[in-house]
Amino acid sequence: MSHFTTLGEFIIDRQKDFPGSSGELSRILSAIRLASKIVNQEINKAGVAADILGAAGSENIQGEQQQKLDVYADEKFIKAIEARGVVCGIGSEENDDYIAYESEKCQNGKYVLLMDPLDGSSNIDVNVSIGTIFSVFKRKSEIGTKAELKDFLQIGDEQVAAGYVIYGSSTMLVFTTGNGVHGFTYDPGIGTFILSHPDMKFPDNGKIYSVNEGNYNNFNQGVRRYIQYCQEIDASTNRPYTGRYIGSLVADFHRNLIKGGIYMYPATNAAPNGKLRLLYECSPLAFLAEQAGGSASTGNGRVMEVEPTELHQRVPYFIGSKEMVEMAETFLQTHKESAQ
Ligand code: P6P
Repeated sequence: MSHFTTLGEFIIDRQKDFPGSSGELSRILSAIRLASKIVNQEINKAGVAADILGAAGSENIQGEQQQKLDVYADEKFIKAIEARGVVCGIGSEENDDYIAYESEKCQNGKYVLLMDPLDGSSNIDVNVSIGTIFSVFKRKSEIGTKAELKDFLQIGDEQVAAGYVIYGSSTMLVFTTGNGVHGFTYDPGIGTFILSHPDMKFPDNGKIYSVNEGNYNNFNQGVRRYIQYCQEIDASTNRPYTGRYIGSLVADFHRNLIKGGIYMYPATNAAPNGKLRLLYECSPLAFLAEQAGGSASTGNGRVMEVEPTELHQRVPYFIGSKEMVEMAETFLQTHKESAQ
């Protein structure tokens, strides 16, 4: 058997890449690895025996129907991260407020974590790929105290790590600590993640655009013109592009990262800031995108420069191949000026 690199070996080999960490960041990643294996197992048996399908009968702060697996995944990640004692608090899509761990061990932690424990969970019952998204910051509050809101409200450029787990035809963990983007595929036979996609790069351009075109009439003129641009016939620029929209951000992002493409969740009349959440969806994937040579924009600038004001705030979102995001921004700016 040819030698392969496990996630654990990779973390040890790359320990020097983790800024100012004496092993804590590695322990956060290994906690995410453990929790993702537990969640993966439950997702894969989310069928007859598990009684884990369907709605949990509760809503999250977004007013979204929580699925049983949403709540299950949230609990597993919170417990796995707490057990490592290097994170003092967690902000999660599934919890109205952030969680400040009570134990002394955790309050001595140098980091905070933000996560969407199971993004796209409305797809669980129809067997479509879903994902976990996470973001890690160094805390701003004093070590040895409880986590504070300011620990979580940090701009994307301050992230020390970010990544996602995609529970698809295979389960993958893709992350960055600011030194490139690396993908690991889970091998259930040996129960470990194997380095399968070292140094992932966004193709500079692509032929795939991902957007919910059901919202077309609610988009502003600039977004509508860009979608028309994607659909025009022009062989010299590989158009028309292909429309691919799974309804699961991690799945659309992952496919576009490998093949090239742009994912958009623009503002609509009903949702003037779009739908996606800055801190635990847009910002971590923006970190990955830029580390992979791609771009992530709100339409008015880099996602990684948005100053957060609240835990669950939303931003309009354009992310993917650099040249495609730039073209979308051009249409948005041109039509914004003409609308003024
Ligand atoms: P819509 C899932 O709820 C999610 O947050 C993303 O994973 C997905 O891309 C988007 O929302 C789908 O939203 O409004 O197109 O159904």
